[in-house]
Amino acid sequence: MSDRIPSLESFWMPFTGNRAFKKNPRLVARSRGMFYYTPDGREILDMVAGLWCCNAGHGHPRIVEAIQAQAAEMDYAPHFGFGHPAAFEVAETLSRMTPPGINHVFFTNSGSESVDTALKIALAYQRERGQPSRTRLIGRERGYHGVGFGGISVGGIPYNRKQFSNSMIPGVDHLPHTHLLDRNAYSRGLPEHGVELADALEGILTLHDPGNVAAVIVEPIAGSAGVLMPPQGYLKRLREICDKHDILLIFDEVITGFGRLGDNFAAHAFDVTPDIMTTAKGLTSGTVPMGAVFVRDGIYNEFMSKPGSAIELFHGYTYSAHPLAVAACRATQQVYADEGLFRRAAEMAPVFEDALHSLKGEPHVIDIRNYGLMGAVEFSPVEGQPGARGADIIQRCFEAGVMVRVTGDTIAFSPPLILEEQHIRHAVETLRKVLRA
Ligand code: PXG
Repeated sequence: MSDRIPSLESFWMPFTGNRAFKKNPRLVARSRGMFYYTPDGREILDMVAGLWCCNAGHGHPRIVEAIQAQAAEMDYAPHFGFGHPAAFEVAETLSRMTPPGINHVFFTNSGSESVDTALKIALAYQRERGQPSRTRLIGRERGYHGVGFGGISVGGIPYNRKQFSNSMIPGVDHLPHTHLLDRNAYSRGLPEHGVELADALEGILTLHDPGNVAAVIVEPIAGSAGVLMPPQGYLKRLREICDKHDILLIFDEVITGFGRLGDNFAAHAFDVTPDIMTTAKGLTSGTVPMGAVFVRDGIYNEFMSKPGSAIELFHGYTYSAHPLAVAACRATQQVYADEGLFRRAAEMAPVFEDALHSLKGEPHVIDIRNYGLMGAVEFSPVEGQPGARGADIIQRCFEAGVMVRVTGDTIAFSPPLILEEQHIRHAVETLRKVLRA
């Protein structure tokens, strides 16, 4: 690959201000461990694991080798009516990592596809079990569930919906978000106040009648909207209400899965078991696109219990369980286990927490929040220009050699699970300098 900087014009970049970026590009050309390197060789500490995904760190030799070996062995295998043994094997491995009673997995290629797959499974399941009136879906304000039509419909980020407002899937309501800045600012771990926000679900169910509702979907911790925590007891309360009314609970674990919270899944960390979990990102440590939807045995069995041997679910992707993704997934999960990376995330979490909270009192800081190796620092907006301060801060962090993620005026951290104390210190002191400058 040449190091010549190409024209930036042809690539319409995703979720990016293309014109601003192309005037002032932030390019990366290589990666290793905790670091990216710019085309001219400058080292950038990666405090977001790429985009919340490279949990094993960059360029892990065992994952690289597994992908290379698979590419040479078999490039592609169809999974519509045929099968590749490694895909079944990795599904079995993954099923051992999920909470008890969740032992079936549907493979996709991204978080967005996982979400739309989960919603379709939920709707189809309600029909299969003889409850076809259960068609309504409930999401949450400030939720991010990717960019498919299902995902933006249950999602609650206004900008992501506005351009498509006439094309949302019908029959969707939203719970209130859980970001109570005035009551919960500077919480460490799960905030104390707000469990009652879950009771809004009862109100929505009363309005529509629970017999018309298929599923509720939430991120256990909302990532994209700025690392918004569930108040203590909130997820358990959602679970109880869903159980009471026989409604499926879907956890979107695209970010929280695979060690981010110091455990396999948020379901373990928070001791709340959903009916369906959507995943992607850390599944392959971001190396090859892959997503996975995990479903409770009762859901899978409902589809399999009908007489005959016809197709049970009219859904799937050409690249479901693509051999390169399967190889990457298998190697990634072995690396996580052999290197104890989820435990390591749990061990580093208090160090990360203390370092982040040391920014309290620095200029413009109005909140700091964290759980596991997920954290955020929120800033007061520049008057009349929401988002301007956040954009300026990430640019200046990048110039100072640290990559963080911005959403509005919130900076998010989600580092690879291999990070060490020195990386935390370097990132936090860089941000402190940027704020003081
Ligand atoms: N669900 C959740 C909870 C996510 O975080 C998706 C679904 C969609 O995944 P795909 O693979 O289709 O992108 C995500 C993705 C950000 C950011 O800036 C977050 C995501 C993607 C891109 C940027 O916070 N999360």
